[in-house]
Amino acid sequence: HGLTTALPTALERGEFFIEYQPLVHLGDGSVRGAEALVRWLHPQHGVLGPDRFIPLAEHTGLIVPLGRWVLEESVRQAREWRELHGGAEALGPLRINVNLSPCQLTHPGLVQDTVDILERAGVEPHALCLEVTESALIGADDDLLKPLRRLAEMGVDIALDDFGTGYSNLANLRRLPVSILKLDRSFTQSMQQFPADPVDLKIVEGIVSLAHSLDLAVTVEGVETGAQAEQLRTLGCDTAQGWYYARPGPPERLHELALVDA
Ligand code: G
Ligand code: G
Ligand code: MN
Ligand code: NA
Repeated sequence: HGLTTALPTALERGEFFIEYQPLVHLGDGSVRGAEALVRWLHPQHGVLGPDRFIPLAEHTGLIVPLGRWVLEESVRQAREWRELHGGAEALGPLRINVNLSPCQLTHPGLVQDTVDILERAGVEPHALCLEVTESALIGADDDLLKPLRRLAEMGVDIALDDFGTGYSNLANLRRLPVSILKLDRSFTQSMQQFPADPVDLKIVEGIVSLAHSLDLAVTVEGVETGAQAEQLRTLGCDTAQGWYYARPGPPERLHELALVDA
């Protein structure tokens, strides 16, 4: 239908834009970076979220140029934040998290494109985190992991997104070049009730302890209340993201939030 025919040219028409959702350090509440979330401003349908067009983009192959555009635009934005943020060097640069679809992982240009984009913008690899879903890496062989390993060796962080939803193979974690686990929203939601389900608390506690013993940091998604944030902080999670801090928004918004707590 309409979306299918409009999608291939939407990129050249400049109809995509990015919103940023802050990533907050649970220990001190400071904004450390943001996740880039792409949207499509469709001329007839208005703003469409990624669930409306990412599957289509994956199916048609547009995800490769679209993903490259998202990466380029977010890295450029990270550079701009750093320039605006000059006075707050003690916190380090605001980091940028970008989602990678499985099709991008198998595309041969991934490593070189990423290197070029970082170099052109003058952004160091440590300021970039690529998010890959756990399901994309299920049963991944060495060929699939090779580009991720190269990127990790360069200093790019790799995060395992939506962790705990699929067939989490904890033993498998060791061989993946990831440095961050993003704990799925469903865990955070189970902290909503008071008292929280003691079994869920134990599960999160166990995941955090395993992650830390493997030198992985833990980011939690979907934090909607201060009570959840406090609970997750107590359980040892490192970083949080969610409506309690901010909804995804324009880049100026992120910059304001980061300056407020600097
Ligand atoms: O908050 P939002 O509804 O935008 O996010 C929905 C999902 O879309 C997220 O889980 C995220 O992983 C995915 N997503 C958002 N932006 C991108 C992107 O640039 N590339 C890919 N592959 N997925 C994205
Ligand atoms: O990459 P990922 O699939 O995790 O993308 C994050 C998705 O979760 C986006 O759709 C974003 O809008 C949504 N989201 C972000 N924060 C919250 C939150 O606090 N609560 C809920 N319910 N959804 C959130
Ligand atoms: Mn994500
Ligand atoms: Na997620």
